[in-house]
Order: sequence, then C-alpha cells, then structure tokens
Amino acid sequence: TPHTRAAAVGSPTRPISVSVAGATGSAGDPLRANLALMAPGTALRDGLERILRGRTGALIVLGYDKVVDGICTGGFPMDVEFSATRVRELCKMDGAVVLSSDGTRIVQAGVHLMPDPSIPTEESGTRHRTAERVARQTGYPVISVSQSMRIISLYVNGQRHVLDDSAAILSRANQALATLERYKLRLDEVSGTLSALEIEDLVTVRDAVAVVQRLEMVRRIADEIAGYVVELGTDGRLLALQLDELMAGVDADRTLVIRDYLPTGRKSRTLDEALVELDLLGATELIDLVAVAKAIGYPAASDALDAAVSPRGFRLLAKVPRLPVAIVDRLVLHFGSLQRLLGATVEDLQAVEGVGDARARGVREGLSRLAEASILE
Ligand code: 3AT
Ligand code: 3AT
Ligand code: MN
Repeated sequence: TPHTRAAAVGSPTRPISVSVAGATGSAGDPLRANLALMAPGTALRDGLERILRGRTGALIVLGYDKVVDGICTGGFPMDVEFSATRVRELCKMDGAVVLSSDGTRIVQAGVHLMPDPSIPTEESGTRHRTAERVARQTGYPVISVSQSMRIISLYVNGQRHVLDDSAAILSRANQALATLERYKLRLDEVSGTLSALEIEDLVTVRDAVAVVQRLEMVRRIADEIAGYVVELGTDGRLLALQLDELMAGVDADRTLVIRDYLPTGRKSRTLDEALVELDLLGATELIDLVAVAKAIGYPAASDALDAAVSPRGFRLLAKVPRLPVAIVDRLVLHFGSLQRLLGATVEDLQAVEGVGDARARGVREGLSRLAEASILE
C-alpha cells in the first residue's frame, strides 16, 4: 500500500531524527510517518508555511500512480525537482499539485482532481471535499492548506489531522512530560521496593505486578510524547533529549521484570504474548492490578495478588555492571532463582559456561552490593 511510503520530501533541508528510546517507533503508524514528512525543518513544511504566509490555499497529493493519473484533468505536466519555493508559486494557481510517490519531484500542477463522487466526505468546501476523497480513493496522503481558515490539514488513512504550530504542540508535550516525570518517580519507588523485597524473598504477586503496571503507564505516556517529537521535527530536539533521558533503561526493565515473574505451567504465556496482552489493556484496566496480573498469566482473582512469588533474577542481574546478556541468561538458567544466585559462592558461579574467576567475583560483588543497597533503603 502506498500509505506508509517514506517520501524524501522530508529530507532536503535538515534530516530529522525520530529515534526515541523507550517508545515504540513510528514505523507501524502511517499518520506518524507522514507527520514526520511535513514536520518543521523539512522542505515540505517550509513550502506549506510559505503558502500559509502568502495567504493562498493549496491542495497537494503526495503520490502519483495510475489511479491518481485517472482522476487528474487539465493542469500542466511538470516533472521538476521538488522545492519549497516552487510548490509555493505553483499553489498560487487554481487546482492541485501532484508530487511523485517518493516526494522528490513535482509531477503536475494546476490539476483539477475528479475523485469518485460516491466516496463519502464530511467536508463542505470543494478543496477539502476533494482532499478527503482523493486520499481515500488513492491511498496516498493529501494535504490541504485552507485559504479561508488558514490551517494545514493532512488526510491519510481515512483520518484528518490538523497540523498545529509548534508552540501549541510543545505546550501539550510539556504537560505530558510533567506527567511522565511523576510516573517515572513512582516507578522508581515501586521498583526500589521490589528490589528490597526480592533480596529478602518476600515478594507477592502484587509487588511484582505493581512494577509491571507502572512500567506500562510510563511507556504509554512516553509513546504519546514520541508522537509529539515526530510532529515537532527540528523544534522537538530538546523534547527528544528529555524523553531519551527519562526513558533510559525502561524498555529493558519491562522485559526483565516480566521474564522474572512470568508464571510457568501448562497454559502459561510466553514473554511476547504477555507483552501483547499488556498492550491490549485499556486505560481503566491498566489501573486494576488484577487485570494487569491476568495479562501476564496470573489467575484473575484478587486473592491471587497476595500469593508469594520468587523472581528468577534477570532484573537484578542486569544491574550488575559489565555482565553480558548471554551470561545473565545462562546464570538464571543454571541457578533457577534469585535466591540461589544470592546464595552462590564464587566457585558455584564458575560452574556456568563463560564465567571465569574474574567474572564470578564480579557477579558475587555486584549482587552483594545490590543486597546492601536495598537493605539500607
Ligand atoms: P474565478 O475566476 O477564480 O472565480 P475559477 O474558474 O478560477 O473561477 P476556482 O478554481 O478559483 O475557479 O474556484 C473558485 C470557486 O468555485 C471554488 C468553489 O467554491 C467553486 N467551485 C469550483 N468548482 C466547483 C464545483 N465543481 N462545484 C461547486 N463549486 C465549485
Ligand atoms: P478554503 O478553505 O476556502 O481554502 P474550500 O474547501 O472552501 O477551501 P473552495 O471551494 O473555496 O474550497 O475552493 C478553493 C480552491 O480549491 C479552488 C481550487 O483552486 C481548489 N480546488 C477545489 N476543488 C478542486 C479540485 N477538485 N481539484 C483541484 N483543485 C480544487
Ligand atoms: Mn472556500
């Protein structure tokens, strides 16, 4: 499908980075991918801003193929390289501008688009009705710049998205960031408590699930912020840095804590299944610890939360410095539980493949240090 085509429109001026640790990427979300193409700092956005400032409107189809060609009438064939100034001049004419599917060329200008009139649209003006129908009919994103309302809209995937200015997005993003900071503090609290309980072997399902719940809440708000980062383009750099810093290690912890407490048994879930189930929880379900426990495979009864459980040790071992993931896995496989790992001597640890004298001492010291730190809290 042409929806998610990553057009090069975004690149000429300044490339934007949308990699944000701890948040799901924009790859699976066509709206987000397309918002990245027209984020501040891109040539396309520059062109759209020029059109807004010039108080003319625009109708731009972000893709060209046989279907698009079939609804184009009139206008002028162009086939010239895309530039912000060119698109702005061409939009002074009546009609639409059609870009190549990779966004690097202006294929036609001044085109009268005639989409299938039976395609439903809720818009009223002819430009916007056309934009919505062409997007639905061709599958390509369509941008409209309204002359009367002075707004830029993106039609993609059956949705209409109005592009806000960076100040408005930033104020929403900063609110979300403040929420993320609060959630993160609470997460750090519950995971500190869990570590202490793990050392003492006093964990109940409730304690472990509370950490899973907080991790999921943090991940969700971070994902919202990652969306703002994409939309803000070059105006979102500072936000991206703050998000990266707050989210360092959160995704890894999410996997580790679930691997520590995933119930075993005939009908138990795999890690990936548990992650999918967690993702499927609605906002109200996420508040309910029983629902979260059920998502990772515990019985859906409130007294199940009080049952004692023991961690396998993945999460605490990951806190031992310079310990490769493969060795962590082998240590857990060999000892089976955190308590046995805590009780293991340097000699016991060396029984594991890849663990020599130095590494065994490192693990022993690392675990002892973690144990001391947890008790002091
Ligand atoms: P002007 O000389 O600018 O008035 P034009 O032929 O250049 O006419 P425009 O593309 O500027 O036409 O469109 C002007 C308005 O005409 C926009 C829209 O409100 C109306 N219009 C155009 N096509 C249609 C249509 N198929 N049905 C209803 N209204 C239409
Ligand atoms: P504004 O908010 O006024 O900019 P609108 O949805 O009210 O948009 P209009 O009917 O005022 O739309 O038309 C404005 C221009 O949009 C006229 C023409 O240049 C362009 N336009 C409208 N329909 C088409 C079409 N089918 N193909 C190409 N261009 C179109
Ligand atoms: Mn109008």
